[in-house]
Amino acid sequence: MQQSEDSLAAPKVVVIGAGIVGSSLADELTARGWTDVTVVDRGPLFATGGSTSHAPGLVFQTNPSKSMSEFAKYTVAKFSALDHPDGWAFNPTGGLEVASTPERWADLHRKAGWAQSWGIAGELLTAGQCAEMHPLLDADRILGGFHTPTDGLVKAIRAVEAQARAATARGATFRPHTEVLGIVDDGRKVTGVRTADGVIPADVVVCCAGFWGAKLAKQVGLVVPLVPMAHQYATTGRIEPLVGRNTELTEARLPILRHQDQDLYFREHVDRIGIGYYGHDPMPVDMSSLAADTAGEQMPSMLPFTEEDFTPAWQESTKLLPVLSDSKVEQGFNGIFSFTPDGFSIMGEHRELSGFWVAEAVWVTHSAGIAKATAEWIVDGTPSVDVHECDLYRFEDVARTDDFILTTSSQAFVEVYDIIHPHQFRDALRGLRTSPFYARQQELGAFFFEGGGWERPAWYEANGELAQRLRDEGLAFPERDEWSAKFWSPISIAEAHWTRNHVAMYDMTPLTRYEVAGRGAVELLQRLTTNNVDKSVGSVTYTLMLDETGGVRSDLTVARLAPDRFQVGANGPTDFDWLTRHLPEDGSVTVRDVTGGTCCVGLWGPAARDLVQPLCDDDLSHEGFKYFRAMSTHLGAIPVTMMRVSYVGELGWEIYADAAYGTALWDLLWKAGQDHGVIAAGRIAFNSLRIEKAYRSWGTDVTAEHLPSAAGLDFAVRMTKDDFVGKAALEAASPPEKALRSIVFHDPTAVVLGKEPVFLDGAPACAGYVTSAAYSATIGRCIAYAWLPASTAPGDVVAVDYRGSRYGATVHAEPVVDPDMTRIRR
Ligand code: FAD
Ligand code: THG
Repeated sequence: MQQSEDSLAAPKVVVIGAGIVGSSLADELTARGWTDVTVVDRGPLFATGGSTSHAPGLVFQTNPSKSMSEFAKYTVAKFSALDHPDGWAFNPTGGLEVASTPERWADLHRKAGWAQSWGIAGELLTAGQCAEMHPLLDADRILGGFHTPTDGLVKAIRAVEAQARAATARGATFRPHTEVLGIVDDGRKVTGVRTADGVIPADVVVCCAGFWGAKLAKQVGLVVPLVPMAHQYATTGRIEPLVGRNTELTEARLPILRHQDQDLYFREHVDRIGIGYYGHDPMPVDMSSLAADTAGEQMPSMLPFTEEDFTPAWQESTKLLPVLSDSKVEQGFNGIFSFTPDGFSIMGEHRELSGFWVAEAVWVTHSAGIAKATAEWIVDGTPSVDVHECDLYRFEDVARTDDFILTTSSQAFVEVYDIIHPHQFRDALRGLRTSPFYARQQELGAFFFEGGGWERPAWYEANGELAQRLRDEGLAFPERDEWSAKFWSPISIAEAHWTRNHVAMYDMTPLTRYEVAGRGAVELLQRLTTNNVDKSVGSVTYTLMLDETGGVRSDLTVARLAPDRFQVGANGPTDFDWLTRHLPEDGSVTVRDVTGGTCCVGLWGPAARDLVQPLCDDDLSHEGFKYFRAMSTHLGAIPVTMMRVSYVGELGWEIYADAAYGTALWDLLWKAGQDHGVIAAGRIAFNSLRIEKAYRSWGTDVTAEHLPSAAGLDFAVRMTKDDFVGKAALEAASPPEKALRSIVFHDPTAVVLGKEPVFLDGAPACAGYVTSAAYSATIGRCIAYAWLPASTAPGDVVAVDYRGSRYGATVHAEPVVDPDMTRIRR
């Protein structure tokens, strides 16, 4: 009785789409007690005609992203345990990725590192060992491979059906041939979906419509940045050596195979080989013609095979697997699935239309993991895995335009199997957002990185002479290996060194900043952040935003510029989203993105005060303008807001002005700086200096996965403050098992770039992983952050695996540079 009352009370959910995502979500929701779930699909069950219906189902779990790897691991674990009368839903064939070039072989070492970091078993094999494992391989064509025993094949339709059955047993309903024609709402929240048979009422609608999702979401004013893209898949005729090895039931025994140097992957289909190909030019699909062309068709996601595009694939396939020469392509199609600008899935709730959720651009590989996180998000309020990389609201405005989405998603298709350097930025659609200093930066030979659509100087070639001089004077410039020397310059060492010893100008314009204003502003910020921001006008506070489970959603600087007006230095669009979602209903607070309308120079270094004081009538002395204070003043004729904040950990200020004053501000500081040896310095130096100072970078070092205490950020949490989001969770939390540690490498030439596995001295099992790292000009060694067991302490020796090389390092007390803060507080 009690139970049926409970299920009556459960919110009504409609899931759009009975593909792998929709069915997995129905299972996850009902397992959490939300049993009033209706899954509708325009197609039949369970071969609906969506991408899942014909996905060959290869699951390679290892991904540069920890979260995506977690999603894949969960999918494997879940699907391995599914029961289907026709046979396996998951077949653990193992996965083998081979290298035919030295670059790929080196990169597989990096990939083996990710696998260790994220807890996926894997091993690098010689060419001979690969051929033993996969006898169709020509060992002479390859240099080696990376084998993961727990990878394998998903029989997608069976996985859909088994999960649908579990959901149905708990009360869910699956309705085939029911197309959602529109979303029904009351202006604030969803109330149902409209179908040809009428409205199905709903409190929650989750759009799992795969590549149709963008079109549906547009109806409710939501941009879901994905592009339906065709991708070729072909099956050969019978391959003699395979005949008799498999039954229809086993289907495949050989490891699934990737030959990424040629954009190819392979699997067995009993005694045939299936070949997938990403080498052709991107084929974005026009949804309007698709809908018309495939109306009434069984498989709208299958387009005719374009044989000419497959010619190079076939040639390369026969080289790698020579036995294929005796066969030919018997069947092929161009299948459609979603690509996104950054390759990540898209999940979250519509901000303006409560109850409308999306979970899209999801591979079979990550499907159950994404579905679980979505269910947790809907039911519990917070996913248990950090999802910021997949957040629907991670995109800057510029990244939500059709042009941007199409161009970058097409590039994501082209690069899907490419070796991507961690500091490699796209080259299409550059120059979209530039600071007012851009022309000056170009004159100084800036090499630009891209971030959030912004052009950001990484280093300035103009400092090449300075670097040479410092080298002559004995400053160390260790040689780098070819990989770590990419998108990097030794000039950055000179820039960092110069900042610590003289003064430098950093373009901080791209730092996301919001104006939070109104009667209710202080109350909102007090409720959403961990530190006390209700201080005097002119105060600046470093503080955290937590989610309900105490995970760190962001770290902010909150400057009180007027009693009811704050400037919030933030980490990006997901912060805007969080603030906006929590705005009080009474309109007493507004949040406005002021980033693009303003600009900012970080002026830092021991000579910063000497440089800027003569330009300013106000007292900029240590007593006159204290650390972590803000002031509105003038530099020359230019109205500015100065904040005595320094992410690089030096004396100095962030100097803000309206964008219109930008060039004049730069020129003023530059001119005044000539007597003080001022330079312009870039992101690489910036990053190195902040790591020296133990300042975390949210999203890389710290995410919602971590409690403040684990991340070493307890100092920004006031447990004595009135209630704030996450406080209750912190009170209830047990001590974390992992902690973020600084490690310092022994070998001055050792360099790591991030995500490498870390081993405790003498212990064979991976103990943690690197987050960010940089060469420190100050101590002449690479410094990194690593998540390690909380039991580790300064002095402990660790080893880091960098692309197959082991480097020793020691856990160091934080910060590594200037622990007494004498450089900043003077
Ligand atoms: P879908 O399976 O497309 O499900 C969406 C459903 O929504 C459909 O059933 C559709 O009918 C329904 N729908 C849409 N609009 C409406 C509406 N208005 N009303 C009602 N219902 C609607 N992934 C891997 O992980 N490994 C692989 O090896 C792999 N290989 C692939 C090979 C090919 C050739 C292709 C095309 C894809 C491959 N993928 C692979 C990707 C994978 O197939 C998809 O990412 C995944 O199946 C998407 O699942 P989904 O549930 O989101 O979408
Ligand atoms: N400047 C401004 N806002 C920001 C950043 C910034 N917001 C986002 C991001 N960067 C926040 N990260 C930090 C991290 C550390 C510090 C400032 C911003 C910092 N910390 C000092 C410390 O830890 O010793 C002071 C802390 C304190 O006094 O409470 O300076 O770069 N505007």
